[in-house]
Amino acid sequence: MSERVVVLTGGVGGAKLVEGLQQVVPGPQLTAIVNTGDDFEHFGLPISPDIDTMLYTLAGLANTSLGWGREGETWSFMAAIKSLGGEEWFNLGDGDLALHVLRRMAKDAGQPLSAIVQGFARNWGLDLAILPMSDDPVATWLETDAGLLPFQRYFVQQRCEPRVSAIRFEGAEKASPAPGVVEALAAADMILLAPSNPWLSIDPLLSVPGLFRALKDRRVPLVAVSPLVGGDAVKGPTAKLMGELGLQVTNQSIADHYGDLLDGMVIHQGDAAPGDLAIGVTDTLMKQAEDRRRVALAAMDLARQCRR
Ligand code: FO1
Repeated sequence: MSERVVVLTGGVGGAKLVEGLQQVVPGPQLTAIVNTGDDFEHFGLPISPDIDTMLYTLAGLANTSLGWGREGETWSFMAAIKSLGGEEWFNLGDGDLALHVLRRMAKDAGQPLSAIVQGFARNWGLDLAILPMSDDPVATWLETDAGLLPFQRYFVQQRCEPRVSAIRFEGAEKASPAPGVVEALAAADMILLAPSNPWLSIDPLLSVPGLFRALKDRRVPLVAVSPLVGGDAVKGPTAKLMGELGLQVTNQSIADHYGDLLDGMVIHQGDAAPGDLAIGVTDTLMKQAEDRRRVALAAMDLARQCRR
């Protein structure tokens, strides 16, 4: 029986690692626990960006140039919104709307997000478990020199330009892990942190008390894949954010951030290794399927080496 792998993940970078894991781990042995701190309502519709990026990526529907939404998307809805003077800063594609409308109807019918996502995954033929970190609302807010901003206002409307001084997760202390999250972590043979932004995409997961406790109580290795390549982030505001938080843009800063949670870290070849951790080295750029497989195998190999 192959090993049970659980991966904690945000959006794009995490989805690539999960795609790599899917190539080597049978679906029923693979669980992705996904950040929902980016979630918000727009036009009265519930948007779950990291969940949707995971669904699109694994279903082969992702718009890889945009980094979000659907390949071949059309924008008639947004053109009509614009003609009517509606908000334009956050774009909902015509196909993408299907997820948000169905999520709205299911939520209004009392379905928790975890059940809704499971339905979407099954309809798109995905056999791994995709779990939101919580079915309770947890919202990422950023204290910036442009004021206190909810995540999407910072990330999309302000294009990550404001300087960040602090990040908080509204609702986290009252949030419970979604059904299946603690069970998956308890049954795992290894736990991986995807190369997502530690502060914006992984920290929301760690802010859910029951989830963090399950990680602390684990009996198996926990290994992170560094989001840095050559002292910068592959995508998104990680390096800029680290600078604003007064941190060097290094794997050591990433390791320090996770503290004693980690047993090991996979780093990009040529980058400096953090101290006091087991280290895996590979080319962590995941452009093609074989890249994703390589990084997935490197993370799993390192986790096996970390077995006590
Ligand atoms: N990102 C943008 O930069 N502009 C957008 O208009 C936009 C719309 C959007 C709609 C649905 C969705 O699931 C994601 C969307 N994103 C957009 C990306 C989103 O802000 C990011 O995926 C995450 O929140 C950060 O990982």
